[in-house]
Amino acid sequence: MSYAYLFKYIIIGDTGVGKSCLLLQFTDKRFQPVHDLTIGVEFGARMITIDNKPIKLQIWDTAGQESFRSITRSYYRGAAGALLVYDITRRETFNHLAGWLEDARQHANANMTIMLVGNKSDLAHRRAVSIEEGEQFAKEHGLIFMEASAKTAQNIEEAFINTAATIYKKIQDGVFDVSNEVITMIYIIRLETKAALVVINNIEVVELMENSIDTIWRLRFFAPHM
Ligand SMILES: Nc1nc2c(ncn2[C@@H]2O[C@H](COP(=O)(O)OP(=O)(O)OP(=O)(O)O)[C@@H](O)[C@H]2O)c(=O)[nH]1
Ligand SMILES: [Mg+2]
Repeated sequence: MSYAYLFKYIIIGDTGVGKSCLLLQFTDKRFQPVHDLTIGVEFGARMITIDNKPIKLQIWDTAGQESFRSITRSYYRGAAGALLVYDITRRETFNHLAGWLEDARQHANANMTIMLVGNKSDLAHRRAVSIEEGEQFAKEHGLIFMEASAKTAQNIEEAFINTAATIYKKIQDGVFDVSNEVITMIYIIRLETKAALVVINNIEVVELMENSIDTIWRLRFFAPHM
């Protein structure tokens, strides 16, 4: 399907906050009750419409576990948007937000739009972080903010689409140029016994990369002109 723009997103935040569930709810309208720990990165895509224009979201779901931190850092490159996720029932996931922002500041485009998501709003009775604290943190750091639930789907569409609307507006205002972000990457993906070579750039993605990825080795970046 053709599209006017392709926006790359990255989903970041501590392990267990619900990053993979947010993606699954947005792409498949399903909820996964079991914590299926993400190893390295997973990938999803969906079309949306902003201002009557078809936009493809290419979404990279990273592993929150500390041991994967150096791998996930390489996925900030070329991202127009990020969902920075914490769990409203686990205070420490909120306390770690500054560390995630520091990573983003170092590895992402300075104009990347960041949506702060306080996930698991269905568990408000076990809340450890107030809505006001989330709002305040977002305001201090120039982020958009929303509480959401990957379980009930509350605010899931909004979280992904409002981020895209903000990116779209930045493009219209000339502060962000996605055409500068054409980066070609080559990955070798091991799918159980098979090995596949996949070439990815910000224009088209080989959608072989569904959730069945075992291991990804990033080989190298090519310069944008290639
Ligand atoms: N009640 C509730 N549980 C949720 C919600 N979102 C995720 N969970 C649960 O939280 C656990 C972790 O969710 P994941 O999406 O796997 O977490 P993650 O952030 O991807 O974790 P890593 O891949 O390790 O970084 C799972 O048991 C989910 O079912 C939510 O909105 N509400
Ligand atoms: Mg995950």
